[in-house]
Amino acid sequence: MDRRKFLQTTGLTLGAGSLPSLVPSVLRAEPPASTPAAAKFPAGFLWGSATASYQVEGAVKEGGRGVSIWDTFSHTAGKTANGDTGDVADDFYHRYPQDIEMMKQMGLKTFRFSVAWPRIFPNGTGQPNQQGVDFYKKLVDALLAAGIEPYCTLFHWDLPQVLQDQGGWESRDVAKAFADYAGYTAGVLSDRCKHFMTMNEMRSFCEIGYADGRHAPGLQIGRKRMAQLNHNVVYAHGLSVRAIRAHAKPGVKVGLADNVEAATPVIETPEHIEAARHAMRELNAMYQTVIQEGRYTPHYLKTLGDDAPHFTQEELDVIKTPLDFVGINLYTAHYVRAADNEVGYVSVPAPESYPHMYSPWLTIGPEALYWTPKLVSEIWNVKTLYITENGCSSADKIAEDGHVYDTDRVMYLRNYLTQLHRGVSEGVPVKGYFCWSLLDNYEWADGYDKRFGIVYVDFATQKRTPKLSAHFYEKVIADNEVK
Ligand code: GBH
Repeated sequence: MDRRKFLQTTGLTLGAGSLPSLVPSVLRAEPPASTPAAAKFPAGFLWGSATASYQVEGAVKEGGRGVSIWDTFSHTAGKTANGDTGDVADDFYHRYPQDIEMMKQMGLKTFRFSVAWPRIFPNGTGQPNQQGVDFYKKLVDALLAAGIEPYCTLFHWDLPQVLQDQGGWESRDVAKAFADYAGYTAGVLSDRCKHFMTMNEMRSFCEIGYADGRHAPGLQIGRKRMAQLNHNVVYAHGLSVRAIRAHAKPGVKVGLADNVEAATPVIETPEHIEAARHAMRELNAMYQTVIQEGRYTPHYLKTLGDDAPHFTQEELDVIKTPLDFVGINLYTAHYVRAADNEVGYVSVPAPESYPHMYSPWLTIGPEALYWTPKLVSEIWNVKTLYITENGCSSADKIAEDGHVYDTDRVMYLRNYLTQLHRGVSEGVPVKGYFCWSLLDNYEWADGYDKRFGIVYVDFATQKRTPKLSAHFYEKVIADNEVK
C-alpha cells in the first residue's frame, strides 16, 4: 500500500511532528537486472583461520617465558569465568604439529598466529630469549612445510607484566619497548614470514583493559588518562611499523588487525550510506582515522574538551606511517542513520529482541562485512585489506554420533561470507579472510565457556573434533565459493 494511503487509513498525517520517511520517495527498489552469478571468490583468495598466543599456547612456564598481564589477571580471584586461566589452553605450544596437519587437511591457505612478547623478552626489554625465538621459527617452518602462509601478529594483549608495572600502555617507555620488540621479532622471523600485524584490536585492549577493567590489567583510569593512553598506543603502533621496516627483510608487508567500529547503514539508501561514511571516521577517530589521516577529527577533540590528549605534529607523523595493508576484525554491525546534526549520523541501538550468537554482545549483522571493508577502502584509499577475524560463539555439544552440529555457526558464516563476496565481486580489495577461530580456546574473561572454534576441543583430553562448520569451511575453500 502507498505510504500516504496507509497513513490516511490509520488516521495519521504527514504534518509537522510526524516521522520523516527513512526512504526518500524518489527511491523505489528496482528489480535486479539479472540473476547473480555463482558466489565465486577471485583465484588466489587467501582462506585462513586465526588464533592468539595466550588463548591457545598454554605452557606458560616453559621455554623461558616471562609473566604477562593475563597470567596475573586470570590468576586473580573473581576476574574470569570459573577462574579459568590460559595455563594450558589448547596446549598448542606442544601440539602445533598435529594442529597444522589438521589445517592442511581442511585446505587452509593461511594461518594467523600471535607472538607472545614475554616469550621473546621475558622482562619486556633487554636480552632476547632464544628459546622463544626458536619456538616461533619452528612454528612458521611447520606452516610453510604444510603449504600454509604464516601471518604474524606481534601483540595480541599479553603484555609483559614488568612493563605494566612501569605504567603499561600509558608509558612512553613502553611504547618504545614495543617498537624494539616488534622490530627485533619481525627481524628474526622475516626470512620466512612475510606478513606482520603490529597490534590486535587496540580498542579492545585499551577500553576493556584500562577503562572497563574487565580485561587485564583490570584498571579504570578515567577519560582523560584514557585519551592519552589511546594516543600512546597508536604512537607505539607507528613506531613499531618503522622499526619492523628497519629490521625486516625487504618485501615484508606490515599492517594491523583493527576492530574497526563497523558503521553500517540502517537501510541502504544514499542518505544512510552517507551517514555511515561520516560515522566510520568519527567512531574510529582515535584508532583507524588518526592512523590513516594523521590527525584527530575536530569533533573528537571538541567532545573530549580538557580531556583531549597532548600530542605533537611529529607524533602524528609517526602514527600515520603508511601501511601495506589493513586487517579488519569484524563480528557485529554498528547501525547508524542519517541525522541533521554536527556529525551527520546517529547510532541506532539494537532492540532487545535483536538476534545474537552465544555471547550476548555478538549481534548478527552480516552486511557489516560488506560495508566496513568497502567504506574503509573508499574513505582512506586502502588498496589491500584482509578480514583478520570473523566468527562466532555457539553452545557446541558433541552429539551421540561423535559430531558437533553447529548449524548456527554455519548460518552465521554463510551469511557473512555472502556479504563479503558481494563486496569482493564489486571490487572491494579484500585479499583474504581469517576465520576466528581454528580451535575452541581461552575466551579471555569468558574463560572456556564461550567456544569460537570451527574445531571442538575437549579441554580435559585435548581431543580435537572438527565441527560441521569446519566441513562447511573446507568446502568453501575447496570450491572458492560460498553456497
Ligand atoms: C576478538 O575480540 C579478539 O581479537 C579475540 O581475541 C577474541 O577471542 C575474539 O574476538 C572473540 O571475542 O563482555 O559484553 O562486555 C572481539 C572483541 C572484545 C568483543 C571483548 C566482546 C566483550 C564484550 N571483543 N568484548 S562484553
